[in-house]
Amino acid sequence: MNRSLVIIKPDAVERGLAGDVLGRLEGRGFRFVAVELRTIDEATASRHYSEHQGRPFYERLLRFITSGPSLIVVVEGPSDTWRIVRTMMGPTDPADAPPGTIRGDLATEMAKNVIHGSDSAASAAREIAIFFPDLV
Ligand code: FUP
Repeated sequence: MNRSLVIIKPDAVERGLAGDVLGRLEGRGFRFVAVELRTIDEATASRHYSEHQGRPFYERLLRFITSGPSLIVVVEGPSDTWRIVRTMMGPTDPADAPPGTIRGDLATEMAKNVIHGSDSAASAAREIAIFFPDLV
């Protein structure tokens, strides 16, 4: 799997940061296979975040991710593309994210942490199939 799913989340789109994040990905050398501005519906969001069902933050997470347009992106590069993207993102909690990472530069709050990136090759395949079934 040399592709990964990236979601530039509603907070980032609303703040006008989509171009910055896309530019970082492009500058790193990834190709864009798909880029779509889309407000994620609840059914899709609950499939995507199924692993978090029942967690205390789940309802809020679903409300947030469906709250406005996201930029849904499939990037392509070397075989460990998902891992390179994760390194660029920084840790889930922006308070832990070093400067230079996307979250470390652009976010302060865990609940509004700008970007999602698949966390394994298997997740990348699963998530791309959820958002872009025609690509598979
Ligand atoms: P990540 O893979 O870094 O996006 O993080 P997770 O899959 O663990 O979490 C998905 C999203 O849930 C995070 F982006 C933010 C949110 N979250 C919370 O709001 N609180 C938590 O304690 C954990 C995650």
